[in-house]
Amino acid sequence: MRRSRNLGLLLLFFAATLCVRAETGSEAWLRYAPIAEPSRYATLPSRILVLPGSPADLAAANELQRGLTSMLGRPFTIVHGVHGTDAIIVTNLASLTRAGAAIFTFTGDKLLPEAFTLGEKVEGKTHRLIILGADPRGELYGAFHLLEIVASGQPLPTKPISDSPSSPVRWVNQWDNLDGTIERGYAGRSIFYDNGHVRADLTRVSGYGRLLASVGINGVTVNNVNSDLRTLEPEMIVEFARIADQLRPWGVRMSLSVDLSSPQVVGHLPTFDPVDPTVIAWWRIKVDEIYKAIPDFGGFVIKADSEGRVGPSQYHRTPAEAANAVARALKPHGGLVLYRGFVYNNHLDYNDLKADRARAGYDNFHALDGKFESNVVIQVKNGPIDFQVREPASPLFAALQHTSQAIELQITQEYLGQQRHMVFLVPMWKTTLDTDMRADNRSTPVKEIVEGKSFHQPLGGFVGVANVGLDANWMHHPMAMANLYGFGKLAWNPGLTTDQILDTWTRLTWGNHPTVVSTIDELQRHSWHVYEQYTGNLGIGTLTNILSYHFGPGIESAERNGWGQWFRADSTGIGMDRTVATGTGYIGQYPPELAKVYEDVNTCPDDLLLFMHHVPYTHVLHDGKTVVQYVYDAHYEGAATAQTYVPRWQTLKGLIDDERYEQTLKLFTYQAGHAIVWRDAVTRWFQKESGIPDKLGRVGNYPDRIEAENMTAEGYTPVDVKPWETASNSKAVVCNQASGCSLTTTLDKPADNYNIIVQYFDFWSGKSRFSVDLNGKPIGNWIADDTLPPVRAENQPNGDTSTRITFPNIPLKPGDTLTLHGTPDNTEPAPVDYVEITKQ
Ligand code: GCW
Repeated sequence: MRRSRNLGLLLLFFAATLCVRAETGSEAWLRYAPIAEPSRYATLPSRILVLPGSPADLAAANELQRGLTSMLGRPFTIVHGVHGTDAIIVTNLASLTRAGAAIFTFTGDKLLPEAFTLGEKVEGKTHRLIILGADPRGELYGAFHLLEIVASGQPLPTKPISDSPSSPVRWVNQWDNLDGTIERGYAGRSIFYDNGHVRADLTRVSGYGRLLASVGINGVTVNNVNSDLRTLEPEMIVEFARIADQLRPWGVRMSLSVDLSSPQVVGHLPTFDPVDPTVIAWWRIKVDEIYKAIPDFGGFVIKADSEGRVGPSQYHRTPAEAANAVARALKPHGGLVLYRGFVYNNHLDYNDLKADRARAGYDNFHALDGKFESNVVIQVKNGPIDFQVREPASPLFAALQHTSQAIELQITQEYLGQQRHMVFLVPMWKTTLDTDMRADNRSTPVKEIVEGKSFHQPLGGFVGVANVGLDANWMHHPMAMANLYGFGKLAWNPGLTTDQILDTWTRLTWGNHPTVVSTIDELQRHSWHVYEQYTGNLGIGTLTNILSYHFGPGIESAERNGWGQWFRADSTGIGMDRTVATGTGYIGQYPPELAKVYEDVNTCPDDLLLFMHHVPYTHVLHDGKTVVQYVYDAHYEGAATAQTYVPRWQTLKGLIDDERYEQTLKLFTYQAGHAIVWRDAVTRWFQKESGIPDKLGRVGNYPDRIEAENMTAEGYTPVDVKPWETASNSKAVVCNQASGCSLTTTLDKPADNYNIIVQYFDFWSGKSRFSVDLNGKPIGNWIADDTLPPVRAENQPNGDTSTRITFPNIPLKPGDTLTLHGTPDNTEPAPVDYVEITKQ
């Protein structure tokens, strides 16, 4: 008996040490994986000393215990009180003062709000590592900083280091609806709500608070800016208070998006006119009610007069009058109003050559500069349109010099591949943050404006639209978490470089193995540029279907409607003329020095050319290429780079855990296929529109393809695909007989090994079955069961649903017969675009 039990224990021990632990990604960058050389941190005392103080003391101490024990493989214990032994002491100025005893001499009284200082103190034989926060938040940030040092293998600081955040507002917004869906959320349902209520189990919310605190984020707006009209009902406030309770220990304040009509809808007043005394009183009473339930409530985000939301314009009042009415109610409690600058008319007249959506932010707000209460922050999207793959910085940043501003960045990849494509956004955000607006002819980069430095504003900062969901790994694509991490790091310090942020994220998320680190860094680093190459070049915008899910290509959807995302293409040229001289005058909204650069087609940077100018397709860029040839080349280059993601990723097999390896592999495989859908759609569209062929003859010429409609069909019938550019030859075949259909072709490739690729369409509405035979022998079969969120209601063959499968390394010879069988399911008719036979 005894022997077998020992053997069992021994086996268990081996299993535990040999296995790479299974990972779901739920720990994100806080995995605390055992590190290779724990002896490097041998001087770290094993006791964590907590002085009697705030709940944050304990949260910080617990986190240190959890992280250090796991990473260093030795026990760390928490001790309370004032001891004279070796210890890591984690505390804040208030707790220190309360504890009274001068247990160490370490001046922290000059610390800025939310700052921390961290350093070693050796006195005689006593060795201490001290983490001192200016306040409970600073203390938490200091603890997470120490953990990051150890996890990423950096040496412990030899001298005390201090750090403080760039700006006070470092918030994320969640566009969660009370029914549990998330607008533009791509990682499952809401962690906050289900079925009209706050969830019973809020474990994920506390986990989210921890992740946010670890990168210095101090606020979450927990409901959609398209706010539910029930939000301010008394019973909802009680429910929201439960969310705030989960976030509080992490120093994260909860805030709410509210609809300006609430006084009328919730309060049953006859009006919501912001200057009406009954409305003003209603806001005051409502805000008092909220602070009773949520004493550290952060404030309100307001979307008004925008995309169907009501606003002050209904009463001929200004955004300032509306924001101030609400802000005055919040002020005594220390709450803020983040009033969104995203106010525009979505019924513009396409035929009016002076109409321009990009002008709207400036036109609506610049005259109000200085008219806002001191606790109002204008929340301005990075660009003047809407989170496109490339936009200039919004001119509003330079126009508001007496008003606090926050930059709104979109972490969720609405127009940028929806967490099915890898797109690392930090380089894009830095491009905007580093743009020098040259206000008053001096250096005023956007980052310093939103930090409140350029124009000496008291508030300001960073808001990221995060939209994490219930997916175990929060954002669906393991690589997308670098964007949430990077947002927090940039909000803390916008001066950090892309490489600093990326490299640390990679190490924390995937480990310190040199091959792993260099491969993942390299994959992520250029991924924005690659995505831009195969979606929308030269500042034209993401050429997605803007009337649908903003996912796949749908080029002309942007034109000839009221939304104003136009690029005004015709047979001779393309681009929005936004010049002062001949166009919409938008460029004149920038300070003169910058306006001058953009106004002249010769000095305007190429990557913003079509945003600022209308030019012929033959216009020559700075690199000597014509616009149209550049578009062709960029799409081919970008799509080709996307094909390399899979083989580069495959070099990491065995070096990281299988779960995340397989998950990422699947996404990269998908991206490779979808990049080709994008490439073909955009290049064919440009060729047709301009009438100018690709110099290299690639566009519209696919010698390795066999169009489904040209194969011998049994049961399959051809259909026209809309928009035409989203299927090869603009056609697909569909099967409308329940028993299934088939397509057959005779191959004429020289004898060799090939990839057999099937490009088909996968809808949400069904799980069609497919199989491929060669000379009657099966090669493979699959089920079209992808449930990509973008195509939920889009049960059509198009650029959203087009996808592919590849069977590699198949020996072929001339005269082989290839047959594809498809069996429809529900309303999905097993649609096929083409088969492609490529060389290994
Ligand atoms: O980009 C658009 C999105 C909307 C969003 C809106 C906004 C929440 O497509 O889904 O609404 O921007 O930012 O208000």
